[in-house]
Amino acid sequence: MRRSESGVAQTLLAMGLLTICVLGACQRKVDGPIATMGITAPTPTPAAAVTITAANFSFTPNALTVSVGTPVVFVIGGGSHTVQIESTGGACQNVVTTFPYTTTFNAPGTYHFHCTFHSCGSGTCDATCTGMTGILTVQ
Ligand SMILES: [Cu+2]
Repeated sequence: MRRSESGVAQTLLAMGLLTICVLGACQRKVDGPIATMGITAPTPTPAAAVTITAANFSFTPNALTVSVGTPVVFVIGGGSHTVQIESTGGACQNVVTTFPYTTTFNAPGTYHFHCTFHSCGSGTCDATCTGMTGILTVQ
């Protein structure tokens, strides 16, 4: 009696496994890129660049929000200026003296920037700077 029940259980288990294998074999496996099936992946739309103009002892705009990866272009509208940007973690990036200067921000956060001629000197990139400064929020 015990042996018979055990045999039935083993048979049911085997049938169950067989069913799973058969169903699994029915699933069509797709090899290769999706494009080979006539579907073309959409091309990501690059974010439009934003421009910050340095002139008249100020940046315009001096407070703005952009998405991660958006090109930010610093240009000189008049006078002689520099740009120094706070990098992630609060360290100062190199002073930029050649314009137009294009950069992108790949990490969300708040970035301060200033002109080393008309604000804090080189190496101070935080909210304590006054004068020709700006704040860029990246999200
Ligand atoms: Cu300046």
